[in-house]
Amino acid sequence: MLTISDEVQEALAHHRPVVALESTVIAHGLPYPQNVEIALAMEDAVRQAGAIPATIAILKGEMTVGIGEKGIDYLGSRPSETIRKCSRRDLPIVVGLKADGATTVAGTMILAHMAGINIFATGGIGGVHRGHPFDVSADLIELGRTPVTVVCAGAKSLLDLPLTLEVLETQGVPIIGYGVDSLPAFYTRESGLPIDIRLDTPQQVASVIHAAGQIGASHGILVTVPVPHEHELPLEIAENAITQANAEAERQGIVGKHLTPFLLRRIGELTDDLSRTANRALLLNNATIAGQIANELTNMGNHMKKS
Ligand code: PSU
Ligand code: MN
Repeated sequence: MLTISDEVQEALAHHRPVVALESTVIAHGLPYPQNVEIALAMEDAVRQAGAIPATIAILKGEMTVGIGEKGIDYLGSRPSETIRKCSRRDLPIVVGLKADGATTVAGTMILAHMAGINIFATGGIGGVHRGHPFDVSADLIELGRTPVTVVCAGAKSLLDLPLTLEVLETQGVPIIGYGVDSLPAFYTRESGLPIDIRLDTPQQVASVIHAAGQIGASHGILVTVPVPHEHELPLEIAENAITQANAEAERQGIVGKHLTPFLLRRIGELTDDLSRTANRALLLNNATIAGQIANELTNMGNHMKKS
């Protein structure tokens, strides 16, 4: 049922490193044309790190792994209302109706796993919304049930980060801080909230992922990477924008799957260039680090096979 690009198929067949990339961030997370530019730059960053990028989406009902430049341009430039934001529950709807869908972290994990890709890079994952403890992103549940490693910059502090960590703990998801001692909060490098372990090299992270495979773990792993120093947003600017955006959403009655895209758009507008450059920097950084980890992982796998 999957359409896998020739390049990705070839890489997987030869056990070369492949990194999956999501598409909700393209269709619903960033404005055109920056979304297309950043998505292509992420693919480039994965290549520079020695791995093959596989951006994932559903195009006219076809679940596609490796949508390429054409697919990225298509998803990025069309009005976002015409592209369904696809989490787990949306997949049968877009496939059955032959519609277009951009995959969230959860949706991308499912399709990456189906294709045999075990690592994926993005910006921020979904979480538990502030003031709405029952609005729990399906991303957290997916991390508990699909064995894919997600490399991200943590989650935006527009979410309730302490509750988000509680759900991840319940779901059995290890949280690695990459070169950091507390959970990164997207625009800010540290939230002060606890992680499970700090690791400083791609080799160390690969060892943990490799061990999860050996153990037969059925859950995912979260690798949280802080935004590069020079692009960190001052805490006050980020917090003010988040508070205002949350209040506007509350007033306008925005709920469910529309809440995250609304908040992302408003925070982008309120913080202007600062958040945009931070967003771009952390997305590219995460793509690079995921590529490095993927490389280490295939070295381990290939080494094991030889011995
Ligand atoms: N957070 C971000 N940027 C994003 C998203 C979240 O900082 O683009 C997107 C991701 O695709 C994530 C989804 O999987 O939003 C979560 O949406 P929800 O809260 O409806 O599960
Ligand atoms: Mn949500």
